[in-house]
Amino acid sequence: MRRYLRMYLVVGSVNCRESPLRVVEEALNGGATMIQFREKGPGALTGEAKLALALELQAACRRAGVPFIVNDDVELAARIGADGIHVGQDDESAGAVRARIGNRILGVSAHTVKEARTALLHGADYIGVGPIYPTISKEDARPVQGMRVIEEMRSQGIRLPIVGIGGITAERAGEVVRAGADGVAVISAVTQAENVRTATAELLKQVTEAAL
Ligand code: FQP
Ligand code: MG
Repeated sequence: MRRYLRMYLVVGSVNCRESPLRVVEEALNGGATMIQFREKGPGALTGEAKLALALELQAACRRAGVPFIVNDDVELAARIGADGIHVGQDDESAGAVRARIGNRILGVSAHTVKEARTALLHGADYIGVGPIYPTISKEDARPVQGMRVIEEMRSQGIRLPIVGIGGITAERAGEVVRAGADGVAVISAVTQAENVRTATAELLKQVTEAAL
């Protein structure tokens, strides 16, 4: 699990300046280790169009041998046979999702040590912790936590794989890993980059070097 979290791209059509398929393919070329389909926000696709895009991105991930995770939408994940699902504290309960998806990957958002412990009990494979820095990609984001929560989780004995999320750039990726994360999840640092492939590769490099 941990190596899939190194450079985890979270992406939906709303985040992309060019076609989401191109963005995902270029990120995979740059070494993205896992992809989350998060089709959310103003103008997000729904219904058949959302399904069609999910299938397109899933196929690209399959070609690259990289796990494809669906955010929030358990129905969609089940329908397409996604490799996993990510749920937050306001989504379908992690325990219920685990019961539905068998041994597929279950990611859960956690903001406190208590939420991390509960996620573990519910069978989470990893937790997403953030926002580490201010984010432009999520309107209902919680207050910025910085890296303190990750450090606290580790010092309190949380050994679950952790991915940091929220406003992370290549310059900031190393310190997130040194705080105890296994990797970084990003949206805009990759989707809004001038060059998606090299931006992804640079993030991966910073994480890998910090993990040594
Ligand atoms: N961490 C991660 C990742 N992915 C996410 N989507 C979230 C956290 C946030 O439900 P949630 O999950 O709080 O909000 P939303 O559904 O709007 O994304 F695993 F990638 F680190
Ligand atoms: Mg959610």
